[in-house]
Amino acid sequence: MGRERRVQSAHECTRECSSLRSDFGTVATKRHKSKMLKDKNGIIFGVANKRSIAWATAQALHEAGANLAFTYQGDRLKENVESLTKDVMPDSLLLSCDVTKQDEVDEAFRQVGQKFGRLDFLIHSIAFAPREALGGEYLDTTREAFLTALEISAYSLPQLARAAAPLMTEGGSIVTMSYYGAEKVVAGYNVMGVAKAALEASTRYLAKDLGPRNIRINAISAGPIQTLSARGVSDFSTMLKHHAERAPLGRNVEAREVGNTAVFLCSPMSSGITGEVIYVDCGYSIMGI
Ligand code: 0WD
Repeated sequence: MGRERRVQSAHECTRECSSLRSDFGTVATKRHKSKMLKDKNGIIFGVANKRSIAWATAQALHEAGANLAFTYQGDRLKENVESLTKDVMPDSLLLSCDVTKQDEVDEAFRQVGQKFGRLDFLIHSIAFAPREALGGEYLDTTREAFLTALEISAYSLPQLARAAAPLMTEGGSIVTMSYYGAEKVVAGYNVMGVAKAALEASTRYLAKDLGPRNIRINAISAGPIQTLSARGVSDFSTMLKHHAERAPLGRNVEAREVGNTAVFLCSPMSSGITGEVIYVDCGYSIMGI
């Protein structure tokens, strides 16, 4: 009870900006009233379907007033991105971009430069590892699986940052998505954990290189979320259950909450933050035994 009363007063005083946790129990996705990213231009990598973390992030960025471009990996996902954006973000630039094809990356940024002139932020929400490498023993990881996972899930960050930086003429913000498996062993996550460790280290080294250009780069380490990619991780449902039981907030994180943290990291509100890994996992990562 007492807690509820305190929540109500907090809610009243911030009516303008949506607090997602109306009763700290359920997520209420009230529209962002504050357009803190008005006239800001951004590109989003990693929308596969409506469950994608990148899509929840795009919705939050759009509500904060940003102009968005989307990339999709091949025709397989083109329809998904088209159907997701056609009503709510009809003017969005949609670009085919498989990060393993450098010419597609170059063409995507050429078109973004043409459309926007200036880029203010980039969302890197892509990862891939062959399904057979996401289970069993990491010891058995093949050279091919290792190289594929590191190329798509880690190398693509400096690759895209290098392409974006020249367009970030007024500084900018780059946000990538990581997971706790980068820091601690998560059974079955295997080579993706190693790729995420490389991604987080890349975030720090890139922060040093990009800082003088006033370009910030940070990683969001999200708790487990049921998405297309997550299906590839063996025993994912156990991971979800374990997280919800042990996390201080007693639940799993929502993709929209990751999206809101990305809005913060793309906005001037986070102007002093770069090279960081920010956990959005309902507190799971602070727990010991
Ligand atoms: O529990 C989760 N879902 C978590 C995901 C917890 C913590 C972090 N993450 C990370 C993922 O590792 C990834 O970096 O968030 C990011 C987004 O993952 P997601 O939203 O879970 O997954 P999904 O919706 O599947 O988006 C990943 C997309 C791919 O979808 P596919 O069809 O492969 O499942 O990454 C894209 C692709 O659209 N992608 C590529 N894009 C360009 N070029 C490529 C590529 N070569 N490969 C994959």
